[in-house]
Amino acid sequence: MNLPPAHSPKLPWAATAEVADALRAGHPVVALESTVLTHGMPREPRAMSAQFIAAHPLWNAALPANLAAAQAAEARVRAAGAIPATIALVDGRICVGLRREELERLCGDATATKVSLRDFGSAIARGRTGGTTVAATAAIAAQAGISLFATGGIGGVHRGWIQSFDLSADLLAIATHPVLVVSAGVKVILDLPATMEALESLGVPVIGYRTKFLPRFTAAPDPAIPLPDSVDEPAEAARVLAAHWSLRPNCGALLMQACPTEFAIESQYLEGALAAALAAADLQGVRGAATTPFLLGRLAAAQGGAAVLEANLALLCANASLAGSVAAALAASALDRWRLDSAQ
Ligand code: PSU
Ligand code: MN
Repeated sequence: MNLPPAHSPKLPWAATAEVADALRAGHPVVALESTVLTHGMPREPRAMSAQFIAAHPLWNAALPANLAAAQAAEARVRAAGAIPATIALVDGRICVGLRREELERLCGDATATKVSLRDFGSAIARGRTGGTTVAATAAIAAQAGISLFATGGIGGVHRGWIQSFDLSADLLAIATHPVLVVSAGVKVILDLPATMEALESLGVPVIGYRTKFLPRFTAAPDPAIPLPDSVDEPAEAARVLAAHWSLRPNCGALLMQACPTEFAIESQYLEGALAAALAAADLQGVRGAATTPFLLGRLAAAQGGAAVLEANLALLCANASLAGSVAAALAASALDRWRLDSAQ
């Protein structure tokens, strides 16, 4: 007789001792996404502008840019009073928090894959090393009991979606996991109004942090796209979130802030570079999971690409800080106390 395949309902993840201790103690923890490291930033050191160094005094320019970014984001989370947990796959193991050697390996591995929700089984069974997307990070964070995570920009509905049906797995994943994703909005390469419609359809709250308009990743917020709500302080964000989760405990939410103004890229410049990148993608038949890294890579390689990288780094650091502050506020909130009580 054939038995149904034995399966575990849980993803086989393991946390570092520091993260496990923090979770057990109810200390605020912020997960960090890792596809941005493996597929969104250079694997070698880059000289940064004086303006960037002045705003990021701890930036380690001797390190590969992606490794320096990972360390900078983790440092920002700590400075805000939370424990960082960078999530990634290393040799097929799902890691919640990476030790220094693991982070170095991940950031230095040119064969690291982009791991989205559909890729877990393959990546685990084949012992792969890879960066987890927002969608995959949300799934792991939820299982680990981490309610906050920071990224650069979320995936969404791609331009030309009517033909390609290219809708990022990020959207449904955020709608079905109890995590607050802190970002600089929706990646500027996407169809922004369509992405907002999709989020509304999925019932995902989109909250601006000190902005009333949709942040566009490396570009300033779009004055044509108002957000349904905005907050001015981390504690206010935590209150909105607590109320949301009291009614919809399994649905995630989005908190978005603008790219720091001094590093934001002129949207007209980005649209020009993007038009060329989209044409190149079409010509080369780039599709599916390769699309987002290809388009972002083209923007970063275009003239003025150094500024695009700095914008990406600046917003990642700012998001890590904000996520840390909201995690701290949330840990102090009544809902968390209630959750703790009811779990005992
Ligand atoms: N940042 C980058 N490059 C990327 C991503 C972020 O600079 O590739 C990833 C994020 O992890 C995001 C994912 O979740 O792109 C979305 O990809 P897709 O559109 O294929 O769903
Ligand atoms: Mn896609």
